[in-house]
Amino acid sequence: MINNLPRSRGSVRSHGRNLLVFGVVGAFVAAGLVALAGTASAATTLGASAAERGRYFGTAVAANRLNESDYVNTLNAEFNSVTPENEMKWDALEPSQGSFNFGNADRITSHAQSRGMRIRGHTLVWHSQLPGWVSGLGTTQLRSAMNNHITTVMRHWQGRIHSWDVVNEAFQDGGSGARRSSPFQDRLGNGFIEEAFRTARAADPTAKLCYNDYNTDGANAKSNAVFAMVQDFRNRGVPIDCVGFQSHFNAQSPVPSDYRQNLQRFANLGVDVQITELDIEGSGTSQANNYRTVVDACLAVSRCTGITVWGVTDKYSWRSGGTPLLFDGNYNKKAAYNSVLTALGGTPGGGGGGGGGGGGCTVSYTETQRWGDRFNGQVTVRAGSSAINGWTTTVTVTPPQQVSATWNGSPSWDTSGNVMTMRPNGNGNLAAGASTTFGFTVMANGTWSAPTLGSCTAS
Ligand code: G2I
Repeated sequence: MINNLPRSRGSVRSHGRNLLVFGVVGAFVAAGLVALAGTASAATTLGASAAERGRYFGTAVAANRLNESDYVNTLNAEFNSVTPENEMKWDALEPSQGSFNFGNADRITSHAQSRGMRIRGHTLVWHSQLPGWVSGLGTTQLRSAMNNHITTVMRHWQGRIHSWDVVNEAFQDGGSGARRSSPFQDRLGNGFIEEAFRTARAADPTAKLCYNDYNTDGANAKSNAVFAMVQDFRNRGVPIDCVGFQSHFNAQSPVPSDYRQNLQRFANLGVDVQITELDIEGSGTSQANNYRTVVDACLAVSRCTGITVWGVTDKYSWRSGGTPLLFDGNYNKKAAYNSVLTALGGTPGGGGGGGGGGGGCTVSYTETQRWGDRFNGQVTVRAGSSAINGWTTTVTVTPPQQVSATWNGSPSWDTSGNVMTMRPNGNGNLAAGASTTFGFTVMANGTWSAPTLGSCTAS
């Protein structure tokens, strides 16, 4: 099934013991997503706190920044989904007809996969960043070039990309609701979008297929036109699974007051919605408040499956003068970062743990939630008859499963990527008989076996 809802299938778990130590369980229940009722403390990163709410939290990534350690450390610590910012565009992948360059994009996808991050594909058919040879083609040649591009690119990463922006920005701005002029629109007519989606479904049936656009974030002529198209596709069985809302905001284009309602009306058509390129110009409290509005809106719409910000740091933003992102040019967390983390139910802080001590510990595993493509697991670590100051255990998943997020622990991986060693993240000190938990999301990739735990080593 392609349309997976981020819904809880299991029953609500509620242990009085845990409610005493974790008072925000009600917030998860209110959001319709029962996450980790047994969690002893909230997550401390964007990706982990989003995962607890059944969402991903991603960023646009540029391949040529992957050599910069601060960039990579921030990426690895905070995000669990990536979108190549330019490397999967037509001019990058197929600069001359039939000759494909996957190198830069592969650098990003390899990095993401080695860390268990999800990958958004951006973008297959777009009027911009289109090499000159495409505009020179006649109708028949253009049709086959478009279908060949979609098929070749999607097959290259088949099964590895959770969502593809199949068609990007095909509608005009302003009040007309008309299609934007492009080689595809002008030669192939309105049907090019439908054709692109049908070709995409055949090329990689495991990927969710999205239409992505900007200035569609509230109800207006442009979003109404996109809405009508998606409704028509759903009515006629044209394969579409998701709509991306870019959400580039500034003073001229603020977060619309009906942002949540607009996401919801698209979700009601039976598609997922994703916030795909979020950035909000500004600073301080007002920027932080705007970010919170966007995150709250996504959390309020059960089919809003994830949020991607359009870059890691202000200094590399496509509009860096507007300082629109969550980390400043020195990778310091901004007020907007804390606002997003808090809105996701996380708490700023974390770190530390370990030290000397003695006594044993035990570990036990529970699956706390399952979606169509993934599940959340929780491990309880319990001290034996004496207090401990630290603990270590391993969680082994079965390939092709992948751990895509963790919380309340400091993970490291073996070279296979299947064995995660977990150590405390501020929750290493346990009194005799006392327990803590850590959690993680496993992308099933078709395999639903439970992870196996190694023994617990106390210190
Ligand atoms: O314009 C913001 C975004 C709007 N939605 C679609 C996105 O794909 C788009 O991303 C931006 C990138 O963030 C920019 O990095 O798309 C721009 C191009 O349309 C990108 O800018 C280009 C520069 O124009 C080129 O000069 C440069 O060679 O980035 C290229 C690679 O650094």
